[in-house]
Amino acid sequence: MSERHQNLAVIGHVDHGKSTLVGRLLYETGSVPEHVIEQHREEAEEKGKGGFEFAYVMDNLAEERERGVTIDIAHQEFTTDEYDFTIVDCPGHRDFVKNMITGASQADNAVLVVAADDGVAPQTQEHVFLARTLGIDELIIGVNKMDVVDYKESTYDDVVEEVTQLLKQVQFNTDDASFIPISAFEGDNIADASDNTSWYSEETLLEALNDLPEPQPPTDAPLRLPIQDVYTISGIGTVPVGRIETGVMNIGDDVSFQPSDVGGEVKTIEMHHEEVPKAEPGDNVGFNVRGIGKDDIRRGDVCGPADEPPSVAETFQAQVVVMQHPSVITAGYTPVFHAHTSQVACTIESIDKKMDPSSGEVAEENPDFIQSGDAAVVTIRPQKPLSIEPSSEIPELGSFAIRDMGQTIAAGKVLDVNEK
Ligand SMILES: Nc1nc2c(ncn2[C@@H]2O[C@H](COP(=O)(O)OP(=O)(O)OP(=O)(O)O)[C@@H](O)[C@H]2O)c(=O)[nH]1
Ligand SMILES: [Mg+2]
Repeated sequence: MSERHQNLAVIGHVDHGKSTLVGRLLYETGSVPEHVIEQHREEAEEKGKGGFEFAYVMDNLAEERERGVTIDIAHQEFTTDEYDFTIVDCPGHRDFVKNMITGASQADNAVLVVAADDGVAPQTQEHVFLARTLGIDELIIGVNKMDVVDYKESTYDDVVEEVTQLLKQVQFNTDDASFIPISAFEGDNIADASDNTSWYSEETLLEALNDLPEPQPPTDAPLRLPIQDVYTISGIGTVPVGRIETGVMNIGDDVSFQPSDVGGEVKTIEMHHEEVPKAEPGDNVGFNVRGIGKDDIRRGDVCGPADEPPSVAETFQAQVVVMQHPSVITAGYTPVFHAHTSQVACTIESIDKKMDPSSGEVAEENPDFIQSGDAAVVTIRPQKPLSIEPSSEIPELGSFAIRDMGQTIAAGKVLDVNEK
């Protein structure tokens, strides 16, 4: 085990090869043995899904295997000399962007997969925008399926140019992006430099992953653990699971779940199927709290110390950037907000200021509406209790995405919370 940890999201348009790439990385790093890939190959062929053997490492649900698409996010671990990686494979299909948001909000850095034969596609754009707004620092761009385009350098250059334009559009620092021509399926430039791309002499994907900057130490904020699921496990009882965003959880701590507003003493903490006395930021844990039953808490609750409980917003003020909206956004608009693992309908109560996105200065006070491309400060009223924090205090719990009509409309950061 390495001492250092990276949470990595794999994002990109449907079918561009994200799951295949994760399966390939696990195979190349020895986390998945060859005979398992062989079993998957047989199953995939039986289902008429030949070629999905690496994707099946990640796509475990029966429906995912039948349809050949990822539906929910899946986590896997692998280790290199530099890092212990927890890799989150996100779905690319437009119907499952809400699951991608959860995945991206758990990651430090991301690999964007873009198929060389397709280039920038709608969810390439949507995922890059969300990654940027949800606080992903660095992007590695795998230009995948190079085998399909005969490893042509000119095709690679075209895709690099197209993605670079997109990164600039969403104001991603392109110095923090590195591009690699790969074939997840054939294994080119994943662990070893490929003979098929003699025109490319830079890093392989694994080298680029090892060279990622170490994630910034988390803020000294109190414990915040958004609940992703709640299980009942025989012999233990109710086990909420999630990733610790900030702070530390110890056995014996008194904790509170908000907005469900229940709490108790932490009895057990489990990580990678082992009991541990404490867990830290970045750790994916399952735990048990005295007196808490399955119906007392739910996905979207945040667990924190009883004496510094997670904030529950009556209203909050936020800075938002509108990505796409068919018409205009006015006060009274009530789309679904996705923050950490929570999804709650919220009303935009007032549009307080329109900002100039390039200078960050106020362009207009109390505008009547905002539209695609605008940045604004707005006041928001959740229609159901929502736990959220000011981005300046706990950035990990201070960002959100706004979705409506099956697409991401906007994303933003919380400036101020008026607590209930
Ligand atoms: N030729 C070739 N095919 C690939 C490559 N990578 C993936 N594929 C194929 O592309 C198809 C989709 O691969 P997936 O890995 O499921 O794609 P995905 O991005 O995870 O798709 P979603 O999770 O549904 O968004 C499968 O048939 C793969 O075999 C590649 O490098 N070369
Ligand atoms: Mg997939």
